[in-house]
Amino acid sequence: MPEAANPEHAARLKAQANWIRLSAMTMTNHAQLGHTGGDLSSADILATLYLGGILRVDPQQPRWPQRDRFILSKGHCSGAFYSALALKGFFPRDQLKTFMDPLSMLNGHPDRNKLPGVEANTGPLGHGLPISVGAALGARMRGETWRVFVLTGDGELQEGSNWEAAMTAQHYGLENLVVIVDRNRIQQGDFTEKTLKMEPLADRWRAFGFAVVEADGHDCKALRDRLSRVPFEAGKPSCLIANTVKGKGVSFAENQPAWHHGVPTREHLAAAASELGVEVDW
Ligand SMILES: Cc1ncc(C[n+]2csc(CCOP(=O)(O)OP(=O)(O)O)c2C)c(N)n1
Ligand SMILES: [Mg+2]
Repeated sequence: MPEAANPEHAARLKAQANWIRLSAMTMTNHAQLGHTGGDLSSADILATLYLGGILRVDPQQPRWPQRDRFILSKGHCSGAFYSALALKGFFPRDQLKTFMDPLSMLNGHPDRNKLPGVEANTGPLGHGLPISVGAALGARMRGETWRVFVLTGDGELQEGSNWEAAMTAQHYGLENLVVIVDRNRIQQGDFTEKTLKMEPLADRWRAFGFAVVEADGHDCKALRDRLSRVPFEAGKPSCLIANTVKGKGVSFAENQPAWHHGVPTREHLAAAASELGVEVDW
């Protein structure tokens, strides 16, 4: 049976995604700062990439030249990203408890000079895709076979720099580039469609020359299935629109704009642990 179809494997991936969720919330409680809603919406995507066998990376050799590059363009969701990196083995899990402490490797936004596994410093929205296009073009020019995966927010796509980068990706036919959009429909403060309309989002990416597929961003099996077949179309960059729920998995945070950077209390953490069915062991 292929691994993606194995129910045991799918259940393990879901549990790992839920661990990433609770770990990120615990970090935010520790720092009294963080981005709960977007951490929770992206957990299944990150689990699938790192623990579902999509990214060709080696935590023992974080700068292995042939590795796939992953860039978290929505760098504010560092809590989920660091938890996925720790679970993959890039650094000891107990480092997670230093989130945002003075001199910690775990800044509020990822720093490639501090933390193994981080490829680019992100946080200012709209930079991850331009960096990824440059990396993918660089790989192509050197005849390398590694791919670049970049995770953007949906509100983030309101930054014009993304569309300049998308035009460039089309121009060069960067089939080694995969954009994943965390389409949780909420940005900072409100719903995207109330703030600045994003739809028809898939058609917009198509018009910019991308091969586009959509998937339930909480269905690890569906995500694995799509992401294990890139490029989606020969000669084109790929875009996966992952339809997600901001705050996914924790009922009080689901679909609530206020939980964009809501900070959980200890009571919230206990309720989340019971809903997610996991414990944090660091
Ligand atoms: C250039 C820039 N402007 C503003 C911010 C502040 N900011 C942080 S997160 C965020 C909202 C992002 O929304 P979205 O891209 O939808 O992310 P998600 O819903 O996945 O958290 C904003 C405006 C920023 N980080 N960078
Ligand atoms: Mg969003």
